[in-house]
Amino acid sequence: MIRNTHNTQPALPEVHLHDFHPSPASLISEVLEGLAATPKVLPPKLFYDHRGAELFERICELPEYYLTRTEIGILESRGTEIAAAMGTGACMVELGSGAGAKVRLLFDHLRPTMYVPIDIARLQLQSVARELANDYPWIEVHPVCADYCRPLHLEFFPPGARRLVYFPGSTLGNFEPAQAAAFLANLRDLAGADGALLISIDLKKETRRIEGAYNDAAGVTAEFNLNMLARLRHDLGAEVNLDGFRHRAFYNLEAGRVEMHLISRRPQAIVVDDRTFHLEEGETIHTENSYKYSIGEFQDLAQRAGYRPVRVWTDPEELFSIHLLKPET
Ligand code: AVJ
Repeated sequence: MIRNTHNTQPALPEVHLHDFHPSPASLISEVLEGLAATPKVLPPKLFYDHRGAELFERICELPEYYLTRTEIGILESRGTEIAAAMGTGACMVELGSGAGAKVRLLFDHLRPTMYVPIDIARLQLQSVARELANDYPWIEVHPVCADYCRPLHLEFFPPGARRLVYFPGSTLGNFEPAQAAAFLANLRDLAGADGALLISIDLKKETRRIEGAYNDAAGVTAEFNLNMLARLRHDLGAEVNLDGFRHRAFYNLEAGRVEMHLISRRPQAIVVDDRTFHLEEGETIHTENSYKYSIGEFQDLAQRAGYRPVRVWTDPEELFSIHLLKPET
């Protein structure tokens, strides 16, 4: 008899995934709209197919990308304090849960009864949810695959349960400031009058440091940016030449944001859904904005969105910040 001595890992628990991933048709219509605009633009959510989610995990490990490392450092040193200020035993919703490393640093202190990770990268979400359900059997895990910019149907919260919303990574920076305020106001409704929002914001700092984080020496960010075009080809049937584009990222000091672009190396065309879009040499497709705030600027924005800033935690260099906001009553 041959015994399978390798298969000693216990199977991970099955976790039901609530799937609201946008359909290819709706992604195509957003792409058509963006490529018809002047200048051309594509939405950053298109970064996160399976390959894009993997590349983003590699970005988080880069020496130049200070954001993730600094955020995790704050959670490690201030986790107890953060959890005490948030209140324990609630239902926790996380927007853009990604690889799920950050919540692990909060769970033991925060003791949530339910955890609802929301992410657009379905495969990563599914496996992360199963690992978390395995490692934290006392938490009810409800993964939701969705574009969280659209209305969410989260019908599994126990009535009357307190809700904590966690928006890590400084991903709010992808929104224009006016949209950011409107989005924060929606999150206030999701959290409810007795809930809270824990949100991470990358801080303004010297241009060189910011630009380095989006122009890494290993070229991973360039690959991440170009992967959006690969994704158009594989998932949306577009005709596009990857080697016809190069990565460009810079800090726009006046606007207070990093801009990422794909620059056309030569005159060429992209075909999507039988529509042809011409690009001149040097023409750009704007793929991402990443706004940076000062602590005061962000607190003003939060107040305009109907919150009371309760606490803010930063690292010793003040590179990055984590804010606890509660609905203004
Ligand atoms: C996930 C939106 C916070 O803007 O820093 C990383 C994405 N883009 N490198 C960021 C990103 C290029 C990231 N966010």
